[in-house]
Amino acid sequence: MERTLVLVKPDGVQRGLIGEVISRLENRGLRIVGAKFLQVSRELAETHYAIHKGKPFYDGLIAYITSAPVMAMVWEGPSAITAVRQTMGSTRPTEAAPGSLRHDFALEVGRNLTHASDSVENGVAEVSLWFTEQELVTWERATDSWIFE
Ligand code: IDP
Ligand code: MG
Repeated sequence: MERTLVLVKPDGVQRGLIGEVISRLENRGLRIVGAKFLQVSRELAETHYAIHKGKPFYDGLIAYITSAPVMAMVWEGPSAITAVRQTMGSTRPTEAAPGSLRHDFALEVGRNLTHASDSVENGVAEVSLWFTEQELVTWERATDSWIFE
């Protein structure tokens, strides 16, 4: 079982797409582990996006993610990292597969709606950056055995 950090970024929140993102992850069969709605501080934004520091889009990225509240969530499931990134679609919405969130709801890379962890290790690190252990719920869903093999 893998865990991934999912963010509905400020554009997704402003456009009323929190429910759409949650629905798609629920429909996929992933299991929610934690969720909170928050205004991202500059410090959290800089830590989360540290890998992009120095890139031409970095300042715009920090401004974007701190511009309005985000919905932060943790989702789990078998191959959750790959499955969630597939549901989100490629970073550039015009390269995202039809049917993916970024294809269906976005046009520009700097307004691409969501974040999802890109590896198991980054998933672990990002979940612990955004959530305390107490904020995460370990639970069994009645449908688990019909979704998890
Ligand atoms: P990801 O979100 O699909 O993992 P990353 O390459 O990790 O994509 O980039 C992080 C975020 O930075 C992207 O989701 C996007 O919002 C933004 N970003 C990436 N490349 C560009 C760019 O060329 N211009 C503007 N924003 C970008
Ligand atoms: Mg990334």
